[in-house]
Amino acid sequence: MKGRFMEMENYYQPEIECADREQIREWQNERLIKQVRHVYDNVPYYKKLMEEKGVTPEDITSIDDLYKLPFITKDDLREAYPYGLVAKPLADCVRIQSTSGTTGRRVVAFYTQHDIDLWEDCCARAIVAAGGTKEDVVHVGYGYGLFTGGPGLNGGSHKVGCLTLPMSSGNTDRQIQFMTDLGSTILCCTPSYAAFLAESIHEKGLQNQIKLKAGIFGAEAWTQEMRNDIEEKLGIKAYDIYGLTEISGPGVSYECSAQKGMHINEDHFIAEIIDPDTGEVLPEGEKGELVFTSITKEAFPLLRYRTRDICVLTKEKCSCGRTHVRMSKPMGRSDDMLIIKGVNVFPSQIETVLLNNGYAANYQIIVDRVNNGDTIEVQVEMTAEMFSDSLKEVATKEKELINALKAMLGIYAKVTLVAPKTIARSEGKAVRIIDKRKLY
Ligand code: DLL
Repeated sequence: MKGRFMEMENYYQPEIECADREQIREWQNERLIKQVRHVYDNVPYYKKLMEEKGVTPEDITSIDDLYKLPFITKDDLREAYPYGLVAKPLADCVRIQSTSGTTGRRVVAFYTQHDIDLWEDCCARAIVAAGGTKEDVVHVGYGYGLFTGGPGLNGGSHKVGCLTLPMSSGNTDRQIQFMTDLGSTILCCTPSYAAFLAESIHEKGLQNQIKLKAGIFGAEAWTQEMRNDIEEKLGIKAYDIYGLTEISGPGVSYECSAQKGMHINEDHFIAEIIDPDTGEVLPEGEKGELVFTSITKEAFPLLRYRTRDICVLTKEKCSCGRTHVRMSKPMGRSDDMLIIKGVNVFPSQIETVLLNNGYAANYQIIVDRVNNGDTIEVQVEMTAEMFSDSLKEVATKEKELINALKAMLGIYAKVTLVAPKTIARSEGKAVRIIDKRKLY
């Protein structure tokens, strides 16, 4: 631990983050064996799942045996709601957080003080990787409360020693006033809210009065095109951060200065990629569903949790020196993927087309079923510069977008251009898809 305290000045932990792969494997082996025993002995739900698969803790002797363990899914978490997966006495737990799900039972996650400490450590690493030091003013515009975004980044910011502004989301005028008055240097919020803040700052002509240098944006899918747009509008470097409540919250992985994928904190989480249909483990570099095993969590440890996020892992050396495996930007959740007339469509593909054609990320996708056939409509806001009263001009622009979307998706999507400021802005996770087929 000596190294860690020597480096505490900015909370960078090279002896962990840049450890050699053999060392990482050793940590994972040791922690996995301990964790499997912990859940087997303390969570009857897990014991039953393992018995059903004919696995005992003795069968797990290294990470090579991980595949023997059963998966756990969101359905299990709902079934075991609220206390069925807690592995510590409630007297030892100090916090509950919850997912933002709006349908079905919510998923609740539990934390001991030690769990909170490690989670905040992960968020501190993300802030440092984005260039944060104790000289920074960290503006936390993620929601506080049950959502993990606000509390996670808040705790990480404290650990780095930054001056922390717990703004939460919403009240955009106040956000901008504090940002300018207090000189926020690092903005943490969802990318869609960052885009909204950037738009509002420009409208007020305040771009020269903000001191932001970096943003740490996550909690929802966003494209490279959206990153370019936010970086340009705010004059910052925009870093991605990933996480999920079930596994702790933000900071499961984060981008470094190379901005080439997010380093997964492998001293706490083992990542696998599986074929979402067969459950088979895929080799490094192949695209599939991300699965996590939390090896240091005490209160709510999950083994082989299926995230539904689709991405690719790489262990290739990163120019930043960190050795932890990197995950690509999730290409959307497997349950976000739309199947239109039998064709797989990811909202991120649509966003890429819109931004490449000069539009901002203010859009909505409406899917319906008419005469037994799927239909898709993309409503897109025109920017103030392209706004026109001429129906002919609008029709030409719509046609251009229809062609560009057809080239990307391979199917026809109706395009409706709407006036600037008519699509509701998001202060948290943006809701871009309205799938009316689910209502029938
Ligand atoms: O969104 C935790 C978080 C807060 C992450 C703040 C980053 C920043 P949940 O509400 O449980 O937790 O949602 C988790 O959001 O399975 C992904 O589908 C999606 N997600 C999270 N980060 C990213 C990202 C928080 N960087 C779900 N890119 C995950 C794409 C993301 N999707």
